[in-house]
Amino acid sequence: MDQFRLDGKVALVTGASYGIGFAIATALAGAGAVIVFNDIKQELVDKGLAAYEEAGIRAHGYVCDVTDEDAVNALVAKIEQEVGVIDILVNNAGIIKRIPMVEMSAKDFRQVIDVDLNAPFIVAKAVIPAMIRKGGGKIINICSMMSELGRETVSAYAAAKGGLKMLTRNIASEYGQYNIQCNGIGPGYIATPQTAPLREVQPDGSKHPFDQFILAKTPANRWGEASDLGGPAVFLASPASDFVNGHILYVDGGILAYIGKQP
Ligand code: NAP
Ligand code: GCO
Repeated sequence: MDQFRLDGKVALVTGASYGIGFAIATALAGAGAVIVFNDIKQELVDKGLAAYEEAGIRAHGYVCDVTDEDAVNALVAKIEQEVGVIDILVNNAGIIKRIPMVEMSAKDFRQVIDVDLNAPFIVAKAVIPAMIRKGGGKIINICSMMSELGRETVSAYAAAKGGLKMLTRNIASEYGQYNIQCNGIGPGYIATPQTAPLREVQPDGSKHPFDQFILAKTPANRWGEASDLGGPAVFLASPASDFVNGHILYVDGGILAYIGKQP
């Protein structure tokens, strides 16, 4: 089981004050990694630090907007100086805007692409040179069901996550020769603040229609928990996956395999 250990490794998980990023960082810490995370606001970094401490994890938190290339380069340099070279990068930070495409402004579309696709490019570009110098590294991009499927109102998000799938494959192709493995995790529908609007209990006390829809589309008949992503992340961050490259690991309870329960 040593091949699943991360002792002595520095892991940067972006946007990991809470949600999926926090759960992944917690799992990586459990395998021995030193955790570094960022958020846009100091208030959230502080809240994240407190939450990690409560979980028994001494994390390193920094304020950084992942869409700002200068800020990201400064962050990576600061981490290398204060913590160490980044061995594991999890590009987790992301947003979604649920707007019918023809009603969506180009500004809104660009903002989603900026956070969900341009930022993983910026952060990966910032960490790869030191990974090469160190002899290798692991990059995990948090993709989505929308890397494979579309649905109403999420055109920008699907375009970004589809692009992130191909960015993952291209980093794998270009940097595999330096012992860098770049893979994706494609979560299904996970109960986090990002999906809270889709799970709101209706005024009559019934489940949100989308909630019922997802349960019918998921063989596991449940929403995923952020903690369901921890084990897959440890696998892709560890030596156990040294010959896995360019792969998107869907952690979706079986949604992509299933036509859906007959109404
Ligand atoms: P979330 O609860 O909305 O958390 C997103 C995190 O990203 C927050 O900490 C947020 O910080 C941070 N963030 C957003 N923009 C940022 C920026 N420009 N710079 C730095 N940090 C930024 O989302 P989640 O559900 O945990 O999702 C995390 C990732 O998983 C996202 O990439 C999402 O697309 C993906 N995903 C989620 C699901 C799901 O069902 N929940 C499924 C598939 C994929 P602030 O709070 O300060 O904005
Ligand atoms: C939505 C949801 C999804 C999930 C996730 C599924 O509005 O359809 O937010 O996009 O966040 O990406 O994998």
